[in-house]
Amino acid sequence: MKITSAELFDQAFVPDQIPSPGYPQVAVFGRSNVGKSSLLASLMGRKKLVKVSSKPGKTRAIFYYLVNGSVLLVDLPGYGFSRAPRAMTSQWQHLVEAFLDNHPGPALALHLIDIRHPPTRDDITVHRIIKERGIPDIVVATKADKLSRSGRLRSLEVISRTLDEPRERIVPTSVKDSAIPIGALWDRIAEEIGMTGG
Ligand SMILES: Nc1nc2c(ncn2[C@@H]2O[C@H](COP(=O)(O)OP(=O)(O)OP(=O)(O)O)[C@@H](O)[C@H]2O)c(=O)[nH]1
Ligand SMILES: [Mg+2]
Repeated sequence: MKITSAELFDQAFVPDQIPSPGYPQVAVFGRSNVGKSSLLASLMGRKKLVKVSSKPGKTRAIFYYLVNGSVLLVDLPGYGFSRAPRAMTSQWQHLVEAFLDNHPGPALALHLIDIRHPPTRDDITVHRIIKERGIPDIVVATKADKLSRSGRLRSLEVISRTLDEPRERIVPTSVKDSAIPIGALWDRIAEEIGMTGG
């Protein structure tokens, strides 16, 4: 995918601010600190455009980025930051449920899982929410540069088994290692939402 333009399109801090944009939305789910904002910056090739808070888990807003004037990448607030065992805070739930209830809903969900750790209970809950809503999804294993090649394969197996997703459908990514090209993820996104233009 050649990126010709990328801009901050909108943001929502409370449910009332959630827009109903006339573009297909690709929503990015994942635990706080899993690498959502970094991945979006990398996908867009725009490091400075993406809001990255210095305090992880403090940003409770939804950010919308319009890419090539045709598709919205949606940076959702991270879950699971609190130390509480069930870390799905009601605030997260409130905003994200309003986002999911809004019409039209996301055309695609990218669900980010840290490749170094088995999916958490919150990851499993969110995976189930995405499936129950019937949203097409791509499971993305982030920070693949942190593991060796064999470690990566082992982790992908664990993620596959825990989330009941075919191993070959899980996309490993890294924003630090160019040997793991981000283009493969763009290809999958384009395929899922029927995007053309290469
Ligand atoms: N090594 C490595 N570090 C990464 C990668 N992606 C993100 N990080 C680091 O992980 C940390 C969190 O990244 P963010 O992109 O802010 O994570 P986030 O999911 O947006 O976090 P919240 O906004 O708090 O929910 C940062 O220190 C990043 O530099 C990666 O692919 N490899
Ligand atoms: Mg972020």
